[in-house]
Amino acid sequence: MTISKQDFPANFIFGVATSSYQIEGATREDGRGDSIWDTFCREQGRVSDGTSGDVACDHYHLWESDLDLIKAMGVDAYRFSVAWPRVQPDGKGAINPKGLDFYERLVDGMLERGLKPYLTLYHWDLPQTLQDDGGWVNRETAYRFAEYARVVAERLGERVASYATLNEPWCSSILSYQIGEHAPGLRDRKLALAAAHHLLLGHGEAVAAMRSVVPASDLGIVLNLQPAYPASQAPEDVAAARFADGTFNRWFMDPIFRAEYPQDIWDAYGADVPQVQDGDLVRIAQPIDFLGVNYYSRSVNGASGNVKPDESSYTHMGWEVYPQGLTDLLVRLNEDYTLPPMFITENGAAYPDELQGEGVHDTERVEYFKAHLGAVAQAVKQGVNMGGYFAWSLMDNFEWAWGYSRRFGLIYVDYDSQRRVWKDSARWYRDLLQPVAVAQ
Ligand code: PNW
Repeated sequence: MTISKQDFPANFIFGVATSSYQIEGATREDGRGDSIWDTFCREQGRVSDGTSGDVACDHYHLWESDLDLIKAMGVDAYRFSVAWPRVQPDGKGAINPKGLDFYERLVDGMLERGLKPYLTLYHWDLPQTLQDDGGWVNRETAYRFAEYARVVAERLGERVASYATLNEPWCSSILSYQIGEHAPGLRDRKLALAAAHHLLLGHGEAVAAMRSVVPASDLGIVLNLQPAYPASQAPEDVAAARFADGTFNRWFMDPIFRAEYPQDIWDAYGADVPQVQDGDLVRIAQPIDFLGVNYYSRSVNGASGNVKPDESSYTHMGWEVYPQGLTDLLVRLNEDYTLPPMFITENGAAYPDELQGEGVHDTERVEYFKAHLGAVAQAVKQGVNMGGYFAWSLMDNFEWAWGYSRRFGLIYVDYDSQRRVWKDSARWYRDLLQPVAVAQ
């Protein structure tokens, strides 16, 4: 399969992505407050290898050479996130100037290198003091988030081409308050649905707060969406897929793009539904400039649970490799909603990489990227308005509940020496993006 830059629109943005807690380290430096992930990592049994983001890729100190690496890959843009507790250690009140200074240096460093900054305001590192007051279950957190968003926008301004409010609110609500795999590690559906509503409200409030501060910047949100297929055409399986789509995708898409929750799921949730105040949904649904889509895999749903097709291949996360799902998802979103341009803000795969001499021969990851970029090109061909694609991730990093045991990077990180080593996938991406088209 051959894929080239010519398969995408002329102004299509290619980039790489990371997030603050996964790469920065320096968790106690320059006045940063604790986040819920600092707390979570200290609790026994939460992270499979018992690690934390205390050091991670030490990007807080190595940011300049990391930006050089990104530049050397030939991408247009870098998607990163701001750690709220660096900027506002308690999540309310006093601002920590040293925190803002760091992100200003980083953004200016990108601009000096001709890289477009794509900033995410919330990639899961909630200040612990806000969690002590209930976290996202507390409606107040939505207003605190908007306040923090305004502070960041006032400082960095329109130097930042694109601001995303939230990364994957499904993860920071359902996975964190209902399934318990992410911080704060609770297991209560009612709390999770309150959290989801307040995350969405926080998104709306933040967009409203930032609009007049950075009128020329694009404002949007990043969702993790997963197309849900039925295991067979049996009515029970079709219903299971519809339910999975509703809880995972429509529960977030419908409020943002239709100012309503999906009725079928609302009914199914019964007494667990969130308290929605007058005006909330209009606030949540105000116009945005882009939708970020994070795509890794699909789900296959049977009446008695999810199914793993035997003939498929799986990544080190156990996630099925299914590029067709990305085309299907984008085409379907484009049909069912009236949308601004979409960006793939994350797509990638973990494999158990091994350093071999001076390289890492991650053939499977290269194939994964080729197939998924091909899937995006297919959607473009079918008329979907796509603005760009960000590979997850620039480099191996702290993979949340999996610690350092799962590697998603284009660049390999030796955590003993902090040495960065180009994997074959990084070289492949660089070659794809070369100004002169080369035969693959
Ligand atoms: C996303 N799930 O996380 C995040 O945005 C990244 O920070 C992360 O490194 C990447 O995907 C790879 O995992 C997810 O369990 C984590 O469904 C877990 C799930 C989905 C997304």
